[in-house]
Amino acid sequence: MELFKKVLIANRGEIAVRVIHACKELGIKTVAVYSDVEKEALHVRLADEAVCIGPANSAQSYLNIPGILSAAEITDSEAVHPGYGFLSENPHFAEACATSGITFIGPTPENIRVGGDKAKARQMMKRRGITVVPGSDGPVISEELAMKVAKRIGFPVIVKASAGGGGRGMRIVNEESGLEQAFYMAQREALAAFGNGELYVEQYIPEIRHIEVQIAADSKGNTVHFGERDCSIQRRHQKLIEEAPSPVSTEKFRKKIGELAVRAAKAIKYRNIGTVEFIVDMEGNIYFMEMNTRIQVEHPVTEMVSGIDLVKEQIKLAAGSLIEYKQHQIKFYGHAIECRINAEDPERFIPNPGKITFLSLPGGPGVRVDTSVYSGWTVPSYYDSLIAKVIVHGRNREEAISRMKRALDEFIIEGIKTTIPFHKKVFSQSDFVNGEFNTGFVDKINGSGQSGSTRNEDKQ
Ligand code: MV4
Repeated sequence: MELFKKVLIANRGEIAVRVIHACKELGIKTVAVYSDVEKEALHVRLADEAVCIGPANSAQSYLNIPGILSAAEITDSEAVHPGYGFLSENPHFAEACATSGITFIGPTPENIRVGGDKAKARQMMKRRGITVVPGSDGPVISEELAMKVAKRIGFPVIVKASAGGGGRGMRIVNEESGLEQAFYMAQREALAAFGNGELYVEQYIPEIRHIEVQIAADSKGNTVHFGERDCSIQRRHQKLIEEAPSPVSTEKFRKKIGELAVRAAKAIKYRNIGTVEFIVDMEGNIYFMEMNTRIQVEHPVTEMVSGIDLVKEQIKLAAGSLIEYKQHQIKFYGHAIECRINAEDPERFIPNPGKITFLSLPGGPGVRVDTSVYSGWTVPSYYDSLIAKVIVHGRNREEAISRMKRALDEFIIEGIKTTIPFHKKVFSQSDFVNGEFNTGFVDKINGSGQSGSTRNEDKQ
């Protein structure tokens, strides 16, 4: 299979560096793009070429479709890798690439549209017999209809935006009297955030684990999964720690959720790599939640337990390669955990950009750090605050935990505040060590204070 000669990376930060690693191993030349404040960024230094695409403000640089396409054209790039966030889930961008004769390294524009329309995705899965949480059949077009659905399924319910993401346009409603206000508030928030006020309704399940499955599909529809990730440790819809396998997983559970994910991907004729998100309740019931049509921040934990380089797979699939292995040939070994290190105050999670005066990264057996920062780099205030991902791998969860504790201790960073102290606190909690947690864990150990950022770096 002839791969691309040159790929443009339409992103920044650690994911841009991660994509460069994959391109280099595949013998593909790389083009970085950067904004005015990132001339000295690591992704710019590591790429073969670099093009400035505009001012610091991402609306005029990393989100600037004509600017990025021009950069691809002047550098003769055959393909564009969108990373996560920014333009990665913009169907217009995927379409514009195709129109310009440039391969978008990702799913089809139609896949992206379905993934971005949660009510539609939910309806499509339900019709294919994939269990979804009881709720509306597609969108609810009025408050009266929402009430009818809520009375049928019973309170509490959760009203969600079809275009939702990062927890915006979502309201939990405990009783009939609260529905009207919740409906209009969710609608207004969704309209402001996404330009689309469409809503749907589901039964609210209070204690859940967020478990997702990595999948890959080739141009002929051969579809496989790479197991699950548990992303239950999150705060305000911002994932903080992810692991593979899930502490609640067994071989039987993985087979079940994996097969569900493959069915979900096939139901929407999905192409390239993607993630099927599920919620799992305390009884172990699995419900389809949504489809993520990009490479995700937490992909490394899957790479560590499967031995597969997902970014290389993504590039090869976009070039037309077929998946030549069978599901049973994908083997899993050991346990991997990722801590997202953000340039934020570790108590209140308020962004804390600035100059890194000293940096020494952890290493040694079973430790991987995906980052784009270095001693002397100034973390800009314009973008999300993720500065590094510490990923550990061990023969089992216990070994992975001791490696993470060591790696967090050895991570020396001066000049800016980071969330490392928060992670150290989590790894000292017996409920975490015992794998006994759900999405309420962070509020339980930190108190559910009302301050701090609610941004989600996956959905910039
Ligand atoms: C839910 C849920 C409970 N029941 N849906 C959060 C983000 C989005 N991807 C889906 N989310 C949830 N959907 C049903 N039917 C719980 C969450 C959820 C959550 C909800 C409110 C406050 C914090 C939360 C943290 C994680 C997940």
